[in-house]
Amino acid sequence: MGKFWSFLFLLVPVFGVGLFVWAPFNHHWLPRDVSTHGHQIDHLFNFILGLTGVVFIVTEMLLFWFLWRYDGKTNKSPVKFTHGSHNLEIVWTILPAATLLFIAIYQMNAWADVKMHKPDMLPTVEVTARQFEWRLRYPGKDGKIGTEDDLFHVNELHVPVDEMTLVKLDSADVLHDFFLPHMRIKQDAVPGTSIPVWFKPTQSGEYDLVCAELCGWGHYKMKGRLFVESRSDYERFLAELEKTQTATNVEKKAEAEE
Ligand SMILES: [Cu+2]
Repeated sequence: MGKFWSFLFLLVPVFGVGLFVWAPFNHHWLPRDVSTHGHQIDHLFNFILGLTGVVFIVTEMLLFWFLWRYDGKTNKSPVKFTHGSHNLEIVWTILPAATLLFIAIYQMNAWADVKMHKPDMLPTVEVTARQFEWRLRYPGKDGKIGTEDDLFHVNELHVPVDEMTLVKLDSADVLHDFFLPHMRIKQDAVPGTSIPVWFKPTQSGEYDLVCAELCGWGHYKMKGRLFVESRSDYERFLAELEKTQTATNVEKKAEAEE
């Protein structure tokens, strides 16, 4: 029976590793990367996956070997108690610590590019997360957010392709998480503070914008769309937004005067 269990447990690493090898070839893997910095994130992801993968395979093989070798049926003599090994403990404490330190240093450039080297520009759009939608505010003709001519929109974030987008990220209520999987962007939105987020999309298209923080009962429906479009389409979108907004303002004014 012991041999049976050994083989059964061996299936875990075999299928586990098999799945990880099969998935990328069949596109069941990371979403397409369409940002300039995405490859750095993907590289880090794959690097850490490879590293932990090796450790996983080694420990699973050891587990299998112990199950196989020390099967109760074939080892009749009672096991001897061992007090453990100080040397081994020192090795398996220092090794992971050194590995973590190495990863911390290795990823510094990626972190700096994505989170520290903020582009020198005015925000393209202000994104305010609230239960359960994304409130968007674009600057009007003056290029500044927070003035009379600001343009408002909900859930459909439009940005120009091949241009740096700087988002001013806020939250109106609880913790949310601004997640653009295709841009490899994930940033918490924290109430009471504005956080800059930047990315440069390289391909036009329609992509996901979702909340990656469990923010309440309606978290599941807090999804928007990201439209990456040419400069002219982007300007057309803003012009259209301005037109409808002015029309509603005029209507409201007329109603108020009546
Ligand atoms: Cu949320």
